[in-house]
Amino acid sequence: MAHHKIVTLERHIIEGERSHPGATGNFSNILRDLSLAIKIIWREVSKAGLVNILGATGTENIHGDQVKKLDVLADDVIYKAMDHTGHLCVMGSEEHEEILKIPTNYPKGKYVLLYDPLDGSSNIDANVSIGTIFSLYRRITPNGDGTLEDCIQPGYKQIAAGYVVYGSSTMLVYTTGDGVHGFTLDPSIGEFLLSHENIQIPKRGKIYSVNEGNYKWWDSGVKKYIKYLQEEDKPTNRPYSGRYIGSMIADVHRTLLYGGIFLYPGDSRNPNGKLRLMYEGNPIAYIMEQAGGRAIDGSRRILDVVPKKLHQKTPVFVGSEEDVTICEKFLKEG
Ligand code: P6P
Repeated sequence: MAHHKIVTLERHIIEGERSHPGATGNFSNILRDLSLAIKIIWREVSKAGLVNILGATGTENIHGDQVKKLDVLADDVIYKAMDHTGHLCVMGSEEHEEILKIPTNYPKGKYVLLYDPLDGSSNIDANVSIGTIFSLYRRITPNGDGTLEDCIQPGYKQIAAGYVVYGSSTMLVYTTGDGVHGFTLDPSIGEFLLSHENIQIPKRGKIYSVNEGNYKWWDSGVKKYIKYLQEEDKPTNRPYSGRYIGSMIADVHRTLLYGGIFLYPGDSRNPNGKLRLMYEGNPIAYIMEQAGGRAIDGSRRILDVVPKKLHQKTPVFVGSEEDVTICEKFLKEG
C-alpha cells in the first residue's frame, strides 16, 4: 500500500524555508511555538460544551479552577507561548486596545505578531466553528522594544498569515507567500498534518456570504450586487446560494475551498463595516490572493491600505477572482 508522505507543519515549514535562501529558521520556530498555543486552545475549545459541567465562565470548575472566557484564555495562551521566544519585538492582539510589549527580561527579536485569538467566540455556545487568526511582519524599528509603528504596517508587508478553524476537524491554513497550505490536526498524535497542499480558490463560485439583515443600510451598489446574484441570468443559469455562518473564519474557509464571495460591507451606520483591518482583513486578504483570489475594501486592495490605527475597521469583499471583480463593478457604479 502506498504510504502517503506524512508532512507535519514543522516539516513543511522547514522544507519551505530551504527554498527561501535567506530564511534563518526563525519562522519555523515561530510557527512551531504558535502551533503549541493553538493545540492548547483547541483542547479548551473542544471541551467548551462541557463548561457547564466543569463550571460556567467566571465560576470555579470541579477542579476549583477559575473558568475564563475562552477568548480571554486563548489570548493569554498565545501571548505566553510567544513572549519568551526571542523572535518577537512586540505583539498586537484583537483583545487589547494597546500593543503588547515583550517582558523586559526576555530578548527582543525582529518579528511582529498580530493575532485575533478567538474570532467569532460569541458563537461558541451554539457549537458553531470559530477561529484563530494571525499575521507576521518584520519589524521596522532597528532594535529594542517594538513600537506601534512596527504594528501598523500595510498588509502587503506581511511575511506570513494564517488561520485556524476549530470545527468538525481543526484545520490550520497558512501562507508565507509561496501558496496556501492546509493542515488537519490529528488529535491522536497532536500534530497538524498536511491535508490540502497549495489550495487554489475556484475562479468563480456559486455562493455568496453576507449578513442580509443589514440590507436596509447598505449602499445602492451593494444592494444591486446582491440582487444580481439572486437573478437567473448567469453562467450557472441559477441564482447563487446564500450561506452565512456569522463566524468569519468559517465563512472565509468555505469560500476559499468552494469559491464564491464573502462580504462585510460598510453601511450608512458604520462606513468601514465591522471587521478589523490588521486582525481580520489583512491576514485573510493575503491568504485569498495567494490562493488566486481577490480581496478589496470596495475601492482598492485591502493589502494596500495604509493603516492609521491599530484597530481600524475595513469593509471586506473577498473570494473568487471573477466574483470579486463583478462585485467591484457594482460598487464602482453605485
Ligand atoms: P454580524 C463574529 O462576531 C465576527 O467578528 C466575525 O467572526 C463575523 O464574520 C462577524 O462578526 C459577524 O457579524 O454583524 O454579521 O453578526
